[in-house]
Amino acid sequence: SKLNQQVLKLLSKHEFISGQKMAEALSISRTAVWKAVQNLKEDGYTVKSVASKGYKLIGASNELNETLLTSMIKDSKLFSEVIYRDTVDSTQKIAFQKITDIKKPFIVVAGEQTGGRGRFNREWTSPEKSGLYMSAVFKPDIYLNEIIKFNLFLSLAIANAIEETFDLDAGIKWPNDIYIDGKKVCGFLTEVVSENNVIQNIICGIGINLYETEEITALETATSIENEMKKNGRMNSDTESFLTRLIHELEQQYHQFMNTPFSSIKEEWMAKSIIFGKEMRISEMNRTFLAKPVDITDEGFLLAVDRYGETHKIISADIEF
Ligand code: BTX
Repeated sequence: SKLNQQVLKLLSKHEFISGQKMAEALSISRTAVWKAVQNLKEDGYTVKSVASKGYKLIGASNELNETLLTSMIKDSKLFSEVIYRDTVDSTQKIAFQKITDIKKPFIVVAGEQTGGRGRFNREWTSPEKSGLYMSAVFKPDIYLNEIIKFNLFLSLAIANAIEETFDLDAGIKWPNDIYIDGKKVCGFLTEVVSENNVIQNIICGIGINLYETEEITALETATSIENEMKKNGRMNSDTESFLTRLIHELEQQYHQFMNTPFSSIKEEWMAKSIIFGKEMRISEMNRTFLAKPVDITDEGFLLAVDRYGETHKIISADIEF
């Protein structure tokens, strides 16, 4: 309820806060405060009460399970099923194993990945209960060349979900990352199963660092939602509402992708993009060069101009600031 959320907000802003203070701040009775705290505990939050000091929020609720996840998609017009595992090698692998059995779009979520991977088989650090590790499978029946465009809609869905849930500035770093304040908070990848140039399945892997762990801190270029929230004295406390939002955004952007051209979201996408107008190091399969990204075409090709004024059309690359 709204009251629970308000109490949670107060708790996360203070080291300790008394029931009386919260009651005053929210203009409610102390009993109502007490009830809200009990509700939060039932939702999985750890709240300690210390005599003469008040309440202290110790742990946030970050547990997911299949029941909870299934309830999240019960009104979905797109996703038919959710598979949840505490620990997996990679959610991508599970998704691939199930694509023929499950005829409709579905989602795989894991609490931890022991063999999480990025593009080109790079490792994706996936520590236990601290990130969202998900594979979403779509069944579009579209031509293979549309996949580049899919990535653009997908990146917007993720950036929107982060902004809406956590009120943080999420920047899209083409082609496969979401950044906050100069660091990578999310990586995504799209793999396809196609036949005769037609895509039957898109297996879209999304990894988001929600909580700060030693593993994430150790990665120089990485950050977590928790870390970014702390910068403004806030606490990251809601995996559940984030995932609910993300699923909703995925449905919306997928619908847009299937029904409208990239130009319908281009302005919004450009506004969230963090690579334009800066000189970047662009690495394609067999060459690396410096150039400034200036635009993106309706087909999803990046246009970048090098120092000699030559324009390069880029399909897929790694780019660094
Ligand atoms: P990528 O190849 O663009 O990024 C991988 C690179 O990012 C690594 O080489 C490393 O430098 C850095 N990195 C690794 N782990 C993290 C992390 N947790 N946070 C920030 N940076 C990191 C991007 O690949 C696509 C990643 C998709 C991951 C999802 S998780 C669910 C699904 N299952 C699976 O195995 N992969 C996807």
